[in-house]
Amino acid sequence: MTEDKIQSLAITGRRRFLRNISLSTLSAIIGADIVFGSSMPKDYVPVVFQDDDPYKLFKKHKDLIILNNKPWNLESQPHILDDKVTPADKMFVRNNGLIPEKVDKATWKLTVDGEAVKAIKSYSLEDLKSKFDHYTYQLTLECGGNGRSEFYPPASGNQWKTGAVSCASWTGVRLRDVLEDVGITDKAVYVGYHAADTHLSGNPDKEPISRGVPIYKALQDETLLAFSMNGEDIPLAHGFPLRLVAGGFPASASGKWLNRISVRNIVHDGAKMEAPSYRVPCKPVAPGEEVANEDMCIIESMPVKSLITYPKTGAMIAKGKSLEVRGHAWAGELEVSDMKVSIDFGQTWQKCQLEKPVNRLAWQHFKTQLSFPQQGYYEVWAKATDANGVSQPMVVPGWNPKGYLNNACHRIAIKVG
Ligand SMILES: Nc1nc2c(c(=O)[nH]1)N[C@H]1C(S)=C(S)[C@@H](COP(=O)(O)O)O[C@H]1N2
Ligand SMILES: [Mo]
Repeated sequence: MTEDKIQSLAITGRRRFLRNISLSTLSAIIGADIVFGSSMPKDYVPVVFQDDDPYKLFKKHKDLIILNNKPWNLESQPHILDDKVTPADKMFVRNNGLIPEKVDKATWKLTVDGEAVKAIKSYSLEDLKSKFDHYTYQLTLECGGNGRSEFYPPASGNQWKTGAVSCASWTGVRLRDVLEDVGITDKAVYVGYHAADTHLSGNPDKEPISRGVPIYKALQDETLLAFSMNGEDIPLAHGFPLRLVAGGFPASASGKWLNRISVRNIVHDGAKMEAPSYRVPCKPVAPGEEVANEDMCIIESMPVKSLITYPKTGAMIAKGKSLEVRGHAWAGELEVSDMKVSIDFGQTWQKCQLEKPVNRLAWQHFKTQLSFPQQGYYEVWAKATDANGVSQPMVVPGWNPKGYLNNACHRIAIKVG
C-alpha cells in the first residue's frame, strides 16, 4: 500500500475501511504482525491509526493552527499568507462533515437537476473538461466566520482569528456554460450544491452542508466548476476532484467534492441555508440581543477587509531603519480602491501602493515603507476602502448572533529598538 493511500485512508474512511479488512491486511499496513490480533475488539481502530497528524495528512505548513479535528478545521496565520497566490500548504481548511473516502476521478459524475432545468443532465469530469472552455481566475475565499473570536458576547462556532481566507488560482469551466448546455428555465432563482462529504452523525441521509448562490452569481464569468487549483489537481481537503468556486461570497458557498447542482425555483433550502446559518440580522442589533430567524438575512458579498502579511506581528526593528509593510486587501464583489496604514492608533493614515486585482474577485496586494519617530512599541493598523467608499471599521463591527463578517482593521505589534 502506498504512502498516499494510507494517508487518504487516515484522513477519511478509517473506521469503516478498517472494519472491513482482514487482520493480515491490517498487519500489512502497519508493517508488523498484530500479535494478539484475534483478541482485538470488533470495530476497534488500532491506536496507530488514531494518531492523526494533520500537518502530514493534509501536507500543511507548520504554522497553521488546528481548531478542531472532528471535523478538521485548520486556520492560517497572517504571516504565512504573504504569497500573492496562496499555495495549498498554507490554505485554511474548513469542513462541516467528514471528507469523502472514495474519490475516483474516472467515475466521478456531476448531475445537474432541480425544478428549473429543462432536463436532468450528468457529466463525467472528462465531459466537463472536453466540452467546455477552461478559465483560470485567482479567487478570494473567506469563511463567513473569519474573525469570529473577537465578538463579545462570544458567538459559538470555530473561533477563527484572521486566517480563514485564501486566494488561490482556480481552473475549471464556467458554471454558466454548463447551465446553458443543460438548459434552464426562467423560474431559476438559486443554485444549490450537493457534495460527497458525509454528516458527522454517520447518517447517510443527512448532508453536512448544501449551500449555493443566487442565479445572478451562478451566471457570473468567474463562477467556476473547478478541477484544478494552482495548476494541479485540487487537494483532497479542498474538494478534489471538483469544486464550485464562487469568489467574493462567503466561502461556504463554494462547495467542495461537488457531485450535484440543483437549479432551484426557490432560494435553495439545503443544509445550513436555513437561519441562522450564514445569516446576519437584516437590521443592526445590540450585542447579545436575540434575533428571530425571520429577521436574519443570507450573506452574499463579503465586506471590505485587509491583512498585513509582512512583517509578522511582534517583529523587532532597528532604530532609524524603515520598514516595508505589505499584505492583501479584498472587498467581496467590489474592488478595493484605497489602502492605508496607521502607526498612531488611527489618528493619521499613510497611503499604500495598491495593485489592481489580476482579475475580478482576486485579492489585491499593497505595500508601503514606514518610518518610526523613536524607539518603542508601535502598532500598525491596516484599513482598506472599497469602490463604494466604505472602509473597514477600526473596532469590531456589528455584533451578530453567529459571529460573521468581522472586518475590523488588522493590527500588528512592532518594537523599534
Ligand atoms: N462539501 C463541502 N463544501 C464546503 C464545506 C464543507 O464542509 N463541505 N465547507 C465550506 C466552508 S464553511 C468553507 S469556509 C470553505 C472552506 O474551504 P477550504 O477548506 O478549501 O479552505 O469550504 C466550503 N465548502
Ligand atoms: Mo465557512
